[in-house]
Amino acid sequence: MNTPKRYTITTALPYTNGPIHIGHLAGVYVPADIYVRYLRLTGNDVAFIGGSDEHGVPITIKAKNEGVTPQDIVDKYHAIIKKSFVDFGITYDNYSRTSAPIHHETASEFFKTLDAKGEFIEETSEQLYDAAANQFLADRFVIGTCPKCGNEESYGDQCENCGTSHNATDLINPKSAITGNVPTLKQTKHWYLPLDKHEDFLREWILEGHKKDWKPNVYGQCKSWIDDGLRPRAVTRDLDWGIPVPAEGGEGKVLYVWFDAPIGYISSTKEWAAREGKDWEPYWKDKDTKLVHFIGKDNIVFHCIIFPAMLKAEGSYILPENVPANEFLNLEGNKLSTSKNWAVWLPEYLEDFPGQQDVLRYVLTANAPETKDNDFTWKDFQARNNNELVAIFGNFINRVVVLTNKYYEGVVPTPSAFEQVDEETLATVKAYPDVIASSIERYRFREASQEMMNLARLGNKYLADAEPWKVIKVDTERTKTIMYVALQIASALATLSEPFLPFTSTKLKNILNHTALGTETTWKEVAIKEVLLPAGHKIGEAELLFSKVEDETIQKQLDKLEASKKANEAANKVVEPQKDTINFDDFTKLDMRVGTIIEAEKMPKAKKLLVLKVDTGIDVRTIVSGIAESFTPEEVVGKKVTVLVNLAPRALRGVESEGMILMTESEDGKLVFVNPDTDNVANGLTIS
Ligand code: B3M
Ligand code: ZN
Repeated sequence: MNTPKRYTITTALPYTNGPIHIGHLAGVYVPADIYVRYLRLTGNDVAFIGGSDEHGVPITIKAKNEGVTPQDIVDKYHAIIKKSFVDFGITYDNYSRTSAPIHHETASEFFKTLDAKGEFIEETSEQLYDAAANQFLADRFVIGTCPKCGNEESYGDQCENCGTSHNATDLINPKSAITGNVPTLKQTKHWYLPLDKHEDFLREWILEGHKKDWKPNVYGQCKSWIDDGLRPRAVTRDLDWGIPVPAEGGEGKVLYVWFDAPIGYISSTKEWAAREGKDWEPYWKDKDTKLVHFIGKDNIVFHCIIFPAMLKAEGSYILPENVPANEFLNLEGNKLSTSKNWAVWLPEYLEDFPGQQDVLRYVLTANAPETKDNDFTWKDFQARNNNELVAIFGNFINRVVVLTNKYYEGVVPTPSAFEQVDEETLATVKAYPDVIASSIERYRFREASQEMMNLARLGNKYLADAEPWKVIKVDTERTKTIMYVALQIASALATLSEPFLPFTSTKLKNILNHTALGTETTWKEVAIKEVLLPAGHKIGEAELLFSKVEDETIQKQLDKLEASKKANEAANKVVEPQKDTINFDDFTKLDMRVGTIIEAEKMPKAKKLLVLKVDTGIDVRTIVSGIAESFTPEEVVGKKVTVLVNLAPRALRGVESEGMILMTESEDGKLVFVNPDTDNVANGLTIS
């Protein structure tokens, strides 16, 4: 386990253009919180730093779409995000925001320092411009084909598909995201950070220095980016939302959001230190401080290449020791998408599953996309909760507490002679702090969470094998020893589960009455203390730590997802372009009549088809219609419909279908009839 030291732990500053969702949590915030809780439990001096990223084009696009100001958007979502982190148990020392004055000052000073040191290239060049919108096009204001991977949805500054970062003028076939127009070029001046000048340092620092300790997905992206050749990157923008460029000729320009946002870690640290009466500088300038950035893979290049180059150029800062970026989490087999509303939003989860923060924390950790993209399914959420949290962790604790209260009125019994199984079990418990620590210290939180669950498995198995509920009938002394050992395991679990299941750990410490022990058991004490819960110590009553998640609870979430997907599709429905013009003669060829459906039945083994008998006024005929997923046979009998009667007959699954009933689709994707809007029209009347 680590010797105590100082850590600065940062998490990606989420854009305040929407709530946090499970992808953010799995990729960044839960692993960071696990790591910080562990560091604190092992006696380290930790600054856990976060904040909202309130500049950048995503904010202005959202504000434009909602007809409000960018400040309205950031105020709304900063508050939502900050509260949801608190409610979910993400234990920041400070959660700031980049619209805060302290950040504007810090970022401006940082820019002026680099500018004064001649670290920028000032250049006037042709940049993409949308004359109709009277706007230069950078970042998410322009979409085009990524020159590196061919992704046709690449932004002007970054391609989310391959992670590379480029200048907007590098895009192939760029299109304005504002008007859809092809951009023109217009002269404008910007300040560039010459990344190429830092290539040797980055090669030595990353490709040599962090070859072994940075995750392969992170190291690989850095290597490919450096090997592709580093080029100067514009760090200013022709935008009006952001931090004004503090330099001659910077009027009407702001700092590029990816220049100012990482400096937000520093300003948030300064804000925290000022409030706590601490000196912020050791957390960013003392070479013994360990700086770790928790981010998602789309932020690797900014945290491993650009921000370190900025820190190096400034000269007085430490560099990140590690950037354990996770891959992406998908949802029910599809990419999480804010714009498509395909997400499980943290505020909604907290509302739908009150008091069950730990279930989501555990599931997202157990399935974390640590080395490759992974998928969140509600079925797996239910299985992990029911089969592990309830059936193993909760069941073990419940048995220990119920039996201790039943046999000894809650008082820890005095053990008699330990048998071999007791000695071995207690020895195994003492190994767990190091076992779990070893995984956590290598940022393997999935593995660490399973080791924690293995400790619960050990307790469950120990009790199941020892069967105190039987032994009590024949050997009261043996039973005391069994329950004593089980209580030591439960107490160890209360301490070692805290990084993963903080809310449960608190409940369990209360049930076991840890406060009466005087001082809280530390991580290391689980390994070295002979006794965690001494004989004579009185524990509290049992309370359920977890409850089963039922099928209908999951189905409700799946239905909610489906509904939001349909609503989104409807909202973003692309209206089919008009077909080629026809002349009146073409139209008169169509013979459409009013008809009535007089019989209906499902087509066997065809989930979409109904076989209908339709009275067309001319005759009663069979028509096969693909409406079985929108209507039952009973619902359509008696319906007046519009029938195209002179369509050539077709055999469908062996049934001759003579005509077509006109349908369209509602906003939620259900088929609807195109009907005469009154019932008093006779069958057979022609429609023209
Ligand atoms: N807001 C991008 C993101 O949310 C950006 C992170 C900034 S970390 C300094 O993925
Ligand atoms: Zn790409």
